[in-house]
Amino acid sequence: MTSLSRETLSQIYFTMRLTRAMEDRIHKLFLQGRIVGGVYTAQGHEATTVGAAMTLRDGDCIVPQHRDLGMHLVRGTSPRAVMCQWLARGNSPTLGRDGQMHIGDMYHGIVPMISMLGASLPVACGVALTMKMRKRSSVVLASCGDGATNTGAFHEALNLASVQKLPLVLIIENNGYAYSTPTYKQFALQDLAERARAYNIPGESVDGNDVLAVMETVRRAVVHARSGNGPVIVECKTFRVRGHSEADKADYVPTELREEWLAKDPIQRFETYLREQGVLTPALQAEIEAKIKAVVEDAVAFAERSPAPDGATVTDDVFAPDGPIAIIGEPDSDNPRYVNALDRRTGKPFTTVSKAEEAVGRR
Ligand SMILES: Cc1ncc(C[n+]2csc(CCOP(=O)(O)OP(=O)(O)O)c2C)c(N)n1
Repeated sequence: MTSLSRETLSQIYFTMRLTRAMEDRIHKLFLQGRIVGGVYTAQGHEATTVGAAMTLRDGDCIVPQHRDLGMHLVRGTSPRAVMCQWLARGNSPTLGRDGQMHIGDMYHGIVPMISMLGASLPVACGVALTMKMRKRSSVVLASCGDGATNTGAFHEALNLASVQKLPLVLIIENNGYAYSTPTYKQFALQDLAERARAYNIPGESVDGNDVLAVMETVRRAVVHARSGNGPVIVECKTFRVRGHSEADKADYVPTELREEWLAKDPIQRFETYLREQGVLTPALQAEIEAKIKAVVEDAVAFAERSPAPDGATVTDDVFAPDGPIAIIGEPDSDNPRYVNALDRRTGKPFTTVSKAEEAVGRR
């Protein structure tokens, strides 16, 4: 029996269902040709993503990845922003430059993901170090897949986080595959939580399809990190029901394995529990379903009436603006150094590297 209130339980259920409903709608929009490019969904991950993020409080940060719509919704990314992003509208978080979950919102403490696997984790360490240096009691919750744990950046980040005792909780979403590569071909470990031992930090594995178990485990990890004891790994064992992307039929997944996981669907399991506890009555379920439908349709309608990106702005935010950011060395220096660009802002009137280099005969 959980100590969570009926309101919190309904909120968790609503957000898990909203996550799935939005992804179902995104899938449909893709099949209708209204979304171009790749579509990556996370049906089956909802207990992990929603449960982990539900343990945070104001001032905490998340560093989510491509299957973390649930974390976004918990932490404040609006369904409208998500749909504008997928439909690549000019008012999307990336102003129409990207049509996937590479979005963030620093106001809500959501750091946008970096597409290269593992590369977001050193950034998560940077955010956590900032929290520590500013003596905030905030925690950074980052995530990655099983495949990403094989990158150098993953190990460098964990090493740094451990040595510096950073307030970082890393959720490993182990869904059994990195694209088509099963875990037994990726690493010689039973549990990815064991990766923690190499860095002398706690690591725990949990059933990632049981939202209350995820919350309980991540909550302990968050308390540990918030108390100044350093990082923790939580491995959530789950399953990606659809392919890696819409282009992938996932026929490399054995039928028995798929069936085994489908029987453990996180939403159905939680629904059964809530009914048994008398929390989810037929009236509440109908109310939640109507609300989800309204939220999703509002988001799609909003995105569809939003403008396409303005072609004239295509290079905006791509190149650094010209300006006094690249002052290097003295005008007669034979030895211009980039470090001077940081230190000598009041130096000489060079406004670009090329002018400075020209002046010292380096071009
Ligand atoms: C360094 C790097 N290698 C390969 C890719 C291409 N790629 C994107 S997602 C993905 C699979 C990732 O698997 P995993 O980390 O287990 O996460 P999952 O997609 O299963 O959630 C691959 C190979 C990439 N983005 N970055």
